[in-house]
Amino acid sequence: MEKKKFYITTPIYYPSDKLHIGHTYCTVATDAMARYKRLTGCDVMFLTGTDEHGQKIEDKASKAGCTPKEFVDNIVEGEHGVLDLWKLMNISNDRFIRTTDDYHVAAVQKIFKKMYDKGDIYKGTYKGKYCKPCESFWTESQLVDGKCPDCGREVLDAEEEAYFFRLSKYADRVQHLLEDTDFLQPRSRVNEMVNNFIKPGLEDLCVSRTSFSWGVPVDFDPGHVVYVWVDALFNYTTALGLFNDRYHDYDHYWPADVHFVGKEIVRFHSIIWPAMLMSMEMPLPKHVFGHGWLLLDGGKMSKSKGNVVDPYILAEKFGVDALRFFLMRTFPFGSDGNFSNELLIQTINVDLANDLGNLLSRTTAMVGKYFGGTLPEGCRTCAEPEPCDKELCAMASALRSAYETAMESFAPHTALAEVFKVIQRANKYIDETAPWALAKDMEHNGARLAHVLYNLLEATRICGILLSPFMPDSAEKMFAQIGADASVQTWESAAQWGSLTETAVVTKGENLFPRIDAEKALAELEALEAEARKAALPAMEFEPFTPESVDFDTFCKSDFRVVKVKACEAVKKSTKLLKFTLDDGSGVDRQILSGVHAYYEPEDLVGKTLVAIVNLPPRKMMGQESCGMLLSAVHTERGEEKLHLMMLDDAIPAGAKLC
Ligand code: ME8
Repeated sequence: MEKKKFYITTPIYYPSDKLHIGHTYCTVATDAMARYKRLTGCDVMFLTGTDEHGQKIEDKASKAGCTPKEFVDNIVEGEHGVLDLWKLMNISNDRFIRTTDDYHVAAVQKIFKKMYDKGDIYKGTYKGKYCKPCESFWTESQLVDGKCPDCGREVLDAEEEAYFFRLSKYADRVQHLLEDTDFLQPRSRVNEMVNNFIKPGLEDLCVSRTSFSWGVPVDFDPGHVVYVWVDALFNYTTALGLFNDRYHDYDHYWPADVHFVGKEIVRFHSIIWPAMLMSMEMPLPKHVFGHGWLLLDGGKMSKSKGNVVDPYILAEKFGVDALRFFLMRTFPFGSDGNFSNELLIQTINVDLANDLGNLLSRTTAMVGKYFGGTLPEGCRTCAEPEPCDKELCAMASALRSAYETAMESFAPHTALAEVFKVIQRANKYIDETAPWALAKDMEHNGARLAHVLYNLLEATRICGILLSPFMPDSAEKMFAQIGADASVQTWESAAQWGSLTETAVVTKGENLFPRIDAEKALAELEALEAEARKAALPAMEFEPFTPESVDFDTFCKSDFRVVKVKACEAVKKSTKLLKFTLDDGSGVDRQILSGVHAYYEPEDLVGKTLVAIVNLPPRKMMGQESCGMLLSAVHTERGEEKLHLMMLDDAIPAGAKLC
């Protein structure tokens, strides 16, 4: 029988900065969904990639002093880049598209031309508002308090000759799609789209730019580049081979079964994308699912706000599977969720260390201790099952179906909650059956004990299968410990209680989910995050040069002299100031106060030869007089200010004038 196909995508990411845990969230969800579908026997195509054009990237590259292509290459392919991150997170995408790939660029040109030839793209003048960070055009009526409705930032006035897409022509069909079908999910997002964007009147969309060049050139009108969102959205089809020879499975996989996207890009996916597909006379994707954001301290985690969490740090500290699990278990997929390290640790400790870890380690340890690692034949059945046996068996047998319902409605958090109900029931079953008590009289209770342990292995096996899309490596280790071979790791066997061979070889292996000492881990994380933040700062920064010039005569009025430090002490009640007694060659001691205590200990400065400007008017600081100023050099290193007093050769006498 031909396998059912399933085509799922993530948004393609902007490689304008390194990705953070918010980006990881969507990709992990898509990966879990793709793995689930493969488990059920589907022929899955899972696409992700990078969206590499647009003004934002062009600007970033020019700031970084490289070409846009060099810039994106580094973020996509470089160390800790996009590809590295997906490898680390065990993402099983079947394909990866970069919108700078030649085949995509050529295909987008053909797509643009096709819509133009049809009359759905026409030339006009663009007058309106443009949000640079979002690369979005807005009409006056769409702005919120005069600002970008997506990110809340200032928008710019823009006017230029441009091509437009006849979005207005498709308004009714799109409205029908949103209101009368289950195309857009969760349902709560439909009203927002219809009321905020369609009902006020869908205006035609500006789909070309002339003010920058980093984009797909409009081949029939040099100087224009295709609007980055048109280029980006069609990735879902060019990556299958639409209008190119690189791939050949467009007819097989298109239309997509679902696009997973963050809520702020639902508008592009549920209004603009279907309208363009209608224009192209192509089938529409079956669903768009708009997930919520990971928030940090109540606000969206985003690089431009500087409040991002580094997935590398978390994966290294807690393990990839624990991190994947946390993201999917904790936050309902359609809603926003507040990320915190405390919550992450708590989830790992409660669900993984306590519930799942305990079930696995207690079960495997008892099979080892009481039966040498292999249960006796006949343990699958029991002449007189007890109510708790029946309940555990019934719950575990029904689990697959509840899980499937949740996964099919894009609710991975609900699917996991169902699995954990069974895990918790199994742990309770251990307490109810008290295997350690049964083991005291093996002659009478041996068969019962073997049956209890078999039931626990079965519950663990079924949960392991259903956890495998979320924690692929851990599930494999669980199977190895309970002796479940490939034939009983299948989707079919997840609904078949009693599939595990009675005499499977059980081994208590490593503790898969060790308990985390929260206080210690939080302190370590804080230190690691601070280090990472510091490492992300520029290595060296210098004050910009003063643009204003100073005339020579004015400069010559400054009297710089060589001075020798006779004495130096900290100024009482000041953390910064040191009091210097200086020989300036005049025969009378000079006192200068200088804020250098953070950099020098006073005793280390005695005897040093420094430079001071001596004709500044005296100033009082902390009640003491300061007659002049010591010269120093300053720069910033990884965000930290560094200061060096100017020290001269000791052979130069005090009082010598610098000129
Ligand atoms: O939007 N929580 O790219 P992108 C959850 N190139 N999801 C988050 C998040 C957070 N804090 N921050 C970002 C783009 N995301 C376009 C897509 S598709 C044809 C083009 C999600 O790198 C965000 O919601 O800015 C989006 O779905 C994805 O990361 C990529 O964001």
